[in-house]
Amino acid sequence: MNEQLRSGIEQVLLFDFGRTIKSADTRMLYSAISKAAAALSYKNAEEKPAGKKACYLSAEFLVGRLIYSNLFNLGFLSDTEEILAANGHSLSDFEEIEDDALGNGGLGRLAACFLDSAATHGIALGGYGIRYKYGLFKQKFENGFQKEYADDWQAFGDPWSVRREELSVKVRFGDQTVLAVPYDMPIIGYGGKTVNTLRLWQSEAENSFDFDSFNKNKRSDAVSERIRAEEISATLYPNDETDYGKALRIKQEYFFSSASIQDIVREYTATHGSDFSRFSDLYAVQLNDTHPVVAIPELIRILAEDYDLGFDEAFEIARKTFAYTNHTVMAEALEKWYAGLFVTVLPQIYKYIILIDYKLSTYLRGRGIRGKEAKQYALISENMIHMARLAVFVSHSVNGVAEIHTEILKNDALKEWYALYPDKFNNKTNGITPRRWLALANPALSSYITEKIGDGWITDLEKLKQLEGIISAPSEINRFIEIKNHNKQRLCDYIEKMEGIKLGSNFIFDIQIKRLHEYKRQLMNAFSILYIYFGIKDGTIKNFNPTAFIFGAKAAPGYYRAKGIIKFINEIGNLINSDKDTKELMKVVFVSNYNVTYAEYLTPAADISEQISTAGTEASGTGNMKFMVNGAVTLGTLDGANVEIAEQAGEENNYIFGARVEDIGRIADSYNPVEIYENNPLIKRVVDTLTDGTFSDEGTGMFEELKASLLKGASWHKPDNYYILLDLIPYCEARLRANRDYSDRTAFARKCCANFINSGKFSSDRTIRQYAEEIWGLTSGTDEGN
Ligand code: 26W
Repeated sequence: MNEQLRSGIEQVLLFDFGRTIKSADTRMLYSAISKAAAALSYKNAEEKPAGKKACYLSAEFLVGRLIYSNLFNLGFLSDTEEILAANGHSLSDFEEIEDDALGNGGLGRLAACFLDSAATHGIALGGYGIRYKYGLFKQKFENGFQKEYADDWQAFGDPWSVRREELSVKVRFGDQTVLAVPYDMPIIGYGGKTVNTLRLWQSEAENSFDFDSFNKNKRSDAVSERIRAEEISATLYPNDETDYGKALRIKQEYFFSSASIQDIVREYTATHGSDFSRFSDLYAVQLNDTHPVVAIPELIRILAEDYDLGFDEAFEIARKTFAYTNHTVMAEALEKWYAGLFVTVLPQIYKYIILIDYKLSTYLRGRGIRGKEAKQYALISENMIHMARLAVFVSHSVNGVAEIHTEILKNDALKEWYALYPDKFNNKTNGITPRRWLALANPALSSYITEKIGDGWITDLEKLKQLEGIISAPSEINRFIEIKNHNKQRLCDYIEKMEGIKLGSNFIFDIQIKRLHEYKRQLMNAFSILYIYFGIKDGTIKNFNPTAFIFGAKAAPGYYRAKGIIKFINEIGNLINSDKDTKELMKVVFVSNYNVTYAEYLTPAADISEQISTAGTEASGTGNMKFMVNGAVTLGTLDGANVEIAEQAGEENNYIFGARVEDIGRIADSYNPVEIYENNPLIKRVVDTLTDGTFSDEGTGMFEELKASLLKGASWHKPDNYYILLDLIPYCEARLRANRDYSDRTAFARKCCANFINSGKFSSDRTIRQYAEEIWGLTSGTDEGN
């Protein structure tokens, strides 16, 4: 028994709750185990080597549930289970603990995977973000419609974090000053040698209670400062569109960017005083998309105003310190702010943006770029501030997140900048942490792997290649099939518990899980299901292998069309799941409240991973990697990291279909979806279900609008701007091909195995090392995980 851990847990229980391990409830145990384990992690970690440190500034950290992953990385899982079991409890009791959902999707989850990888490999990387009171909303379905509820992730406390009141800083806006109070969360590397920190800032009032107003009997004035301050870190913005609560969003961005930069400068000056000549030798700051880009003028402002550096000197330090990662080419997500609004919220920062803009125009003139050509670079243009341009200009590195995405940045989205600064641009293909996404999420497959090749793969995923010769034997393939079936059953049980829906583990599991967005084409998936359904009913599709079509996705609350797509898929489910002709062959399930925990059940159970975005739209995707690592085939377009997945696993082991980036570029101007719709009766039939009475949208007009988006377009886009009708038939054909191939279960399992065996590239350990070496100029403290 781990006595240190046991006595730690006992002490916390006694001090905090006056209980013993036996008499404590789940919430108390969760708190005590977390606190005791966190304390031990701090105590046992190795001293940090002196040297350069990288800081990852991100508006989102989607860490998920922490208790299992932290105990796993500390090597405490079985110790804890033993302690609990001896007192009549179980580790599985903690499955009711909520996720920490401080992120929307891939960008936030990537940040969490990076922190895990850096700590595992002894890389000095600190995270900086916002401690939202409410994370991403909880989703329920009412009559097939999405309904949102507040996510009270701290309901069971936040026992992993420590409030560091003494490190609070002030953040100033045009009309308000607030206190940023840091909460530190330990980021425990696998093996427990390195513990890094995720520092999340909470916004509080300087004076939470105004006695003067209170005494004058103005009760609401007495607390209004507090309400206005706390609003800043109250909620995560689930919006892809940037047109809501703009001023508050600017405040949020500046709030955590300023607090983080102040923190870094405070740490630096503590040893170096006001000599900033070594600043960029000791700190690298990575900007996770444009959300923290206001950190650039903030650093320049602090150096100029608080430490009397000249503007040019401050600028050069900033340029050497910052690096920028782009995560999307969607125009609507490249942040632009109205200058008029920005200046009222952040007058002191606006001034520096003008100075930077002036420096840019001088530089452009020097390179012979003027007039119209110069305008496309302007940081402030037509009264808008372009945050991505600011990031590219005042940084030394700009990276995309998959090879094809970086090429699109260079040749299209940021091509004029690439012409100016070709050396700044580089690629860092995303990755996922093998600890959470394989070792923890898929115990059956991971113990099989360890049995065959030892556990070195946990910190060096390329080792999975050693299974190549081993797993080809028929008996081994059968074991893989057993493991897959086991994971399917586990998912069936979970879905039954969460949704009250029964699925059979003998079905093919075909899964699409990701944010709901038109470019990700969940609607195309829905049409394809109807195409198959009608084909089976008509008798044109025969010998179809039973398939469960599973969706998980949240739609941004203001994204009307995305919500229409959810309702449509739920309607399809109602029809198909109750049709006795197809009941044994098809099931359609939209799981509710898709989150990290759900993904941990879904990815190990999948046979088919749906990655069907329009070519050129998905920057990378990371869900695609989670499926691959767990042995599913990809049914996908040549978009984002799918390209590299097919390259690594072999195109013959995946199902690649549809238009490529070049194809779309070529046809874009002449594309006519109405012609496709009119000329193909099968396509017409599935699209018409939106309006022919097959389904009801309860009079909301949502389905009509969806159909119009495909055939008529809208004021802001052409008809079918994500080419659903173009790719629909090739998609259905690839899907049916995969379904036929599954009839030979062994041959299909071989494809699945080729995928997970060759997934080594997609470990975030590889990605973070590349950031450390190629962008930050860091070397890892320890090269091995343990
Ligand atoms: C307006 C603010 C805003 C806009 C978009 C906030 C958040 C978002 C998205 C949720 C950003 C996002 O998650 N992007 C995804 O980043 C992943 C990590 O690089 C990529 O794998 C995905 O392709 C990309 O969509």
